[in-house]
Amino acid sequence: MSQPGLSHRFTKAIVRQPSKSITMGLRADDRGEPDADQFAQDHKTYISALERAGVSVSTYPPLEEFPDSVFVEDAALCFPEGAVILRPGAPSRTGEAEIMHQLLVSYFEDIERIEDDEGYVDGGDILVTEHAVLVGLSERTNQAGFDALKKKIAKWGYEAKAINTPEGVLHFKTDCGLIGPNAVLATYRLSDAECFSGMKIVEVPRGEETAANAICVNDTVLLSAGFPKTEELLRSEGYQITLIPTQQAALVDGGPSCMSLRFNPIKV
Ligand code: CIR
Repeated sequence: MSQPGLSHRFTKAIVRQPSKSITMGLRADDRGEPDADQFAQDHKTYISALERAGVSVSTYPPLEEFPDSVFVEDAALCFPEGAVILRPGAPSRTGEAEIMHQLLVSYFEDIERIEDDEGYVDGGDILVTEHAVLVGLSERTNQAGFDALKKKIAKWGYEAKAINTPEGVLHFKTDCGLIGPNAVLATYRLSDAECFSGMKIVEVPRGEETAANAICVNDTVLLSAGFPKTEELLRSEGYQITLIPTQQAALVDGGPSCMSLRFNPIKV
């Protein structure tokens, strides 16, 4: 599998506004509640950044009954040919999949789904590269879920590879993100991971690990604000960067990647 642009060329993004109930969002460590109004403000900035990077954004209203539903990436995986509805591994998030399914029928004719007896997979554990779909096994993504996903995407010609998400890290992409077609930003925990062989790896300066959850949208890297060493390193390497305020999102373990589903649909 080698599909130029698959990992970073997008025309469309789906986002969902944060609910007031985001204050009750899941978090690994309690560092305080996010401020829902500030989160809503930051989310608007995020949408503008996506638009400036060249995608058309569809924004859906908050879902109060699902505190973490702003993190749309965890409920689906989208390719040009079709989408897979995932099965989020946290019980409070399982219902987000059905709601995402209802939305995605407007964008895709071919939709697969990880069924209830097929394990679980969070989108935050999936990094789509030009060469393979890397899936981190984690507290939220298990082997059964991986096996199901692998079979479902094979029909579109994509190869999934499983790797272990580092111990104590929520999602695989908590610790890495694509910054270019064949380039990845990764923390020290993943910077020599075999799954990135053949790719350019930029290691996040120590102490700024949270910055690793970056995304590349067309020619722009969306990077969390507040990580000056990472920002400087990327700028010095020629990356075009838009800084995203993610302090509120970070209190509930979110970052730039999890707040959108990005894709480039071809109706087939
Ligand atoms: C959760 O624990 O599910 C949310 N509070 C954060 C999800 C972040 N998702 C992502 O990075 N893909």
